[in-house]
Amino acid sequence: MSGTPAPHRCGQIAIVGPPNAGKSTLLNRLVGEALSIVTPMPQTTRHRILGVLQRPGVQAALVDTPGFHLPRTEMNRLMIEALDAALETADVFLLLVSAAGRRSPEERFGPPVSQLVERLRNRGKPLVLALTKVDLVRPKDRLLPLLDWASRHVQPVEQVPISPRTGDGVERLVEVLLPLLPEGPPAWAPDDLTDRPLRFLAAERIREVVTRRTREEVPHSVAVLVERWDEGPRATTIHATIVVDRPAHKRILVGRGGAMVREVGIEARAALSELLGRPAHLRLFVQLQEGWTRDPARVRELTGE
Ligand SMILES: Nc1nc2c(ncn2[C@@H]2O[C@H](COP(=O)(O)OP(=O)(O)OP(=O)(O)O)[C@@H](O)[C@H]2O)c(=O)[nH]1
Ligand SMILES: [Mg+2]
Repeated sequence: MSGTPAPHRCGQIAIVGPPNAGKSTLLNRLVGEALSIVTPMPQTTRHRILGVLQRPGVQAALVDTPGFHLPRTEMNRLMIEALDAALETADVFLLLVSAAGRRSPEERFGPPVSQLVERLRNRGKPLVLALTKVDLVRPKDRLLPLLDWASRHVQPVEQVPISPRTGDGVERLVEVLLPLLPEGPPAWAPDDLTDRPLRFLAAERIREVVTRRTREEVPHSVAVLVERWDEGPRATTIHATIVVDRPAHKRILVGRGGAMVREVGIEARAALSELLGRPAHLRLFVQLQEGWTRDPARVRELTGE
């Protein structure tokens, strides 16, 4: 065939939406690596997490963001700051809203989603809507009122039903997203996956295990600090501290005779070995820093932004 080759495209796509919509699950699926932690708990993601999707002639930096909610705590406020930072640098917005359950379109797209859509509109970048968790929607024509409502009120350039968990619809979503990216030369090396250091990913893996194993408000009170990192000849030894902000949470996390922290350690060690691709040893400590989640300086320090 003749003609000029298609220009290379390179840009950023911000993955946004309310808590628990499947944003991190989608990021991980698209980059083929568990970069961003996933739990059944809303407000799991605290940071802006970038993963690079590489296709012939295209590099898309996908930016996972904290679920949008009205800030009530200091940590919430920082999470919204992380979201705003991602919106600033994005070329395309990908809004995820769950289609699971029986809520009406008005409820589903009401606050906080409506407030998020306002924030996106003001920035005038192309907006794609993905209705997620469609594996839970039966029969499929229950999607129609949602699609109809969204096309009138959200007015995305395109909307795609997907299941981040099963992968259904995800390739079609990629086909919609990539042509919206600006033309530009490659900004990433061919094997780049993320801009986050391994230490950060390791701390997040430990926080994922803690969040999955604890209930109610405990996960929101947890921060994980990697204190030491020793690359041995055969294994990597990691010393990490789990910081909590109430005595009761420390008791839960330590557990009877240290049972909970031991179990967390076993599970997190397996996750770290997988992350590093080599054996890992983990030394875990639980530390009480009373009230840290309400103290702006300590929130900044402990969540590492
Ligand atoms: N059934 C079903 N569950 C899903 C799907 N995608 C994600 N989930 C589940 O929904 C929960 C939340 O997924 P996450 O990917 O952590 O959601 P998130 O939007 O990143 O959430 P926050 O970080 O809290 O804003 C997890 O339990 C996922 O396993 C899906 O397509 N189908
Ligand atoms: Mg998330």
